[in-house]
Order: sequence, then C-alpha cells, then structure tokens
Amino acid sequence: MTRLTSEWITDMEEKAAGWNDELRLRIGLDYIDLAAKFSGRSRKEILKASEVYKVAVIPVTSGLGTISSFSESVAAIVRAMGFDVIVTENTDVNGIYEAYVKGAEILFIADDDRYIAMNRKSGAVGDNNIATASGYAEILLSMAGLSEGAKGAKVAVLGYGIIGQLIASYLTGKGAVVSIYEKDESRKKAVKAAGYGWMEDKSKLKEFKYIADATSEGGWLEAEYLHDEAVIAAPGIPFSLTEEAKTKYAGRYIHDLLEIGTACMIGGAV
Ligand code: 2YJ
Repeated sequence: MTRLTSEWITDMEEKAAGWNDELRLRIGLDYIDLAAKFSGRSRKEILKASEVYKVAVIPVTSGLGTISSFSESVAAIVRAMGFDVIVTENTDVNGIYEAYVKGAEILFIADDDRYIAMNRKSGAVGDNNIATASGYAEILLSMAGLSEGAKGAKVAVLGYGIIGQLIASYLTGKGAVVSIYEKDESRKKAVKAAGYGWMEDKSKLKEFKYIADATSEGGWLEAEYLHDEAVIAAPGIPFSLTEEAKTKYAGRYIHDLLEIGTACMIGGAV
C-alpha cells in the first residue's frame, strides 16, 4: 500500500475544486456523483447531506506520523463538495474529542493501514479502499460508455492487491469479464480461483480497450503495450504510464492521488 508524501499533495488545496470541475466535464461524474454512486443514493441526497453535516479531519500521529498537508488536502476535497469542514488543532484521541465538542458528525481519520470516514451518529463508515475501487470502477464504466451495464465487456485489471481485487469484483458484478495482469506469480492461484483470466505477460494488454490500473509501480506502462483506443482508470500510485504514454493517451485516462477515493468515502459515511 503506497503512503502518500507531502510533496505529492502539496497543491491539493488549490486544485481540489478544479479537478472536481474537470471530472464533471470529462466523464460526466463529479465528486458528488461518485459519492452518490458509492452510497446508492441520489445526487440530490448527497447535496442535501452537504448542507447538513459538519465534517472534521483529525491528524493521526501513530506509526509513521502525520503527512504534512494530508489533513488539509482531505478537508479541501470535502469542502469542494460543499460540506462545512474543519481540521482539528489537536491530533489523535484529543482531536476526536475536539471534533465532538465542535459538533462534527463525520470524522476523517487515517493511519498507516487504514483511512476511513465515520459517521459518529449513525455508525456508517466509508473505507478508502472500497470507496476508491468503487469510484474508479464507475469512472472506467463511464469512460467506456458502459454505465448502464457492462455485460460481456472485456476489462483488464492491472495489479491484484487490495484495490485490484475490489475493482475486479465490482466490475464483475456489473457483468464485465475481467482478466488480471499481475507480475507476482504467487497470486495466480487466487486470481484463477476467483474466476478471472490471467495474463501471462503484458503484451496481452493490447487486446483490452478498458483498463483499470491498480499497480503501485510508477512509469512502467508504455504506449506500445496499450490498445490504440484504450481508456484507463488508474488509482494506482505512483502512476504507471510513461511520459510518452501520457502524451499519446491524453484525455483517455483518469488518475489522482486522493480526491476520488475521498469523495466516495463521504457517500459511505452520510
Ligand atoms: O494523519 C496523517 O497525516 C497520517 N496519519 C495519514 C496517513 C495516511 N495513510 C496512508 O497513506 C496509508 N497508506 C493508508 C491508506 C489506506 C487507504 N488506501
């Protein structure tokens, strides 16, 4: 699991709202739509929630400690959805207490293993892994023109870690036929047992127009391996596409570091 660095997200506060607009323009889904899809609620209900709920982001020092600008970045994303958001001055348990005292109902907290949004009143929780997988799967379906159903659509999922497994399962649930590219051979048995195809090598990728990339190795995916009409939803960090592939596939891929997953988490917590 990749840990974000402060350099990667340093400009999130300026960019979170603009990325929301860009997603809406490019794929017809913005943060609110993605949260709505994740929660099974309507856009209107999430918008209503944004007027009602107060959100607190609590910096957590355990393990490797706080990531500078992580909490502010989360706050900026949720704020771009119209919620009233604070970052607590205190960290950890003291920060949770501060969030209660200040009347926040939805609390965002992350340590080295898990990142969640929890609704302290209803008990609802949005887990970042599940939310990210849902968000990117929906984005891929939207880019592929398959939002109304993906029956029989051939999709390649790259990487069979936590997010890759969740995306594969989500897309299968929508009717897609999933094949996995995963360089760790020890995962082959689990892939086959789950009923997915297994690609022996990345040259097979060329056969797939629809790609979800959940690998965590940057700059390995060259344009020559990709279908000319490929669309790519890529939650994997660092981003896989080489500079040349980014140029060739400009406008045909969606990748971010924190925004889509965080937006969907709200859906799980309202
Ligand atoms: O509060 C802080 O600043 C830190 N405790 C944030 C830690 C963020 N955690 C991670 O980036 C981990 N890799 C966990 C992410 C889990 C979801 N994919």
